Amino acid sequence: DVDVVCLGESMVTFLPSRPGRLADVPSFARGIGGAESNVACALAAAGHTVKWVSRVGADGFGDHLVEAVGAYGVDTSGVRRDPGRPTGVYFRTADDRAAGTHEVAYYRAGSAASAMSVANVPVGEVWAGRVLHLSGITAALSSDCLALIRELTARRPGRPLVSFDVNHRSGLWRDSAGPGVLLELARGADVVFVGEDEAEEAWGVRGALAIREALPEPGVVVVKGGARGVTVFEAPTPPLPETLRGASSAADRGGLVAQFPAPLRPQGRGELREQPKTVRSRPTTAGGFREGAGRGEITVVPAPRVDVVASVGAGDAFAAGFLSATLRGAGMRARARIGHLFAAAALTVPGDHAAPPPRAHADRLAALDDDAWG
Ligand code: KDG
Repeated sequence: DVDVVCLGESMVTFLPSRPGRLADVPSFARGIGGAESNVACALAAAGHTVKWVSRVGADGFGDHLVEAVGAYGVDTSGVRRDPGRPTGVYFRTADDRAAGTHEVAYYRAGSAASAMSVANVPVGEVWAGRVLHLSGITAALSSDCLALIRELTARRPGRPLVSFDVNHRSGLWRDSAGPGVLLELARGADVVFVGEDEAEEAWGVRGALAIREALPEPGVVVVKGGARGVTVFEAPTPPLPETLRGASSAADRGGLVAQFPAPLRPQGRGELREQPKTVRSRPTTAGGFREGAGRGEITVVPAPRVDVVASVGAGDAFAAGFLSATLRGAGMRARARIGHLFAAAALTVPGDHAAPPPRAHADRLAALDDDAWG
């Protein structure tokens, strides 16, 4: 049994030797990327048991990915090799600080991972952890991948806690369904991470409250506002799978509840473990959630100030920190703060990966008073 299973495409990344346009950068350094394996590596580095499920080519880049992700302590036995398709790679430029942009050139169409499907990815293996982490990137890779993510986000009894990072990548949706489908997929998850910018670009939904209204089902929705920090919406009880609606007690909910660590178990109204000072308002006053999401709580957690080297991987690091703290039973404010601390580490290196802060240090910072944190 593992804490977390992460499923998604990983690529060998080529990081620029100097700033400038892709057209002008003369050389690149090899690294590894891929949103879900980034989360897996950070969680493993933070001491969790993690499995990465994917497909890579039977080529040298595939070897490198399996070895490099494995070197973080991630179980790579769920990665299948495809002799008929290549491993994806991508090149990027350094962040343009003034514009806040960078260029990305993907070479991943027809990759081994884009052929992941319900037929070749064993769902039992994917559901074997306490948490399953997915992202919207996979849904954009092919219609088979989209069907796989649909299957994995379908609410059903006994599934693990499903974490979904929307990760809208506009360059990936050329011939396929379009990013509107990400909203439907996110609704099937239990924990959703979404940036305000991507919600607006992908769905035309603006602002944290409107995002929560568009996503009433997930027990936790983390809306990321960049340097401003995050707004976390939390239902007082985790939503039940469709098939279990109407179950009369927690015990009737069977496997779903049994697989959750203690703090994820349903809590009665007003019984949230932590009432952070940062709780500002109740969503019911701002436009009523659908039945099942309950009254809910809102926690606003500012991000610490950091000198950003590159933004790549920061969202993945945030998700890893948040999930790590969730698995350890932390309250909502601490989950978000630990997410921020993991993200801060990733923001201060040029590549996707940074060593997460030591647990004792992160816990101490997460427990600071609001004044000392902000
Ligand atoms: O979150 C970082 C990822 O964007 C990067 O590693 C590449 O997975 C990637 C993608 O599809 O953009």
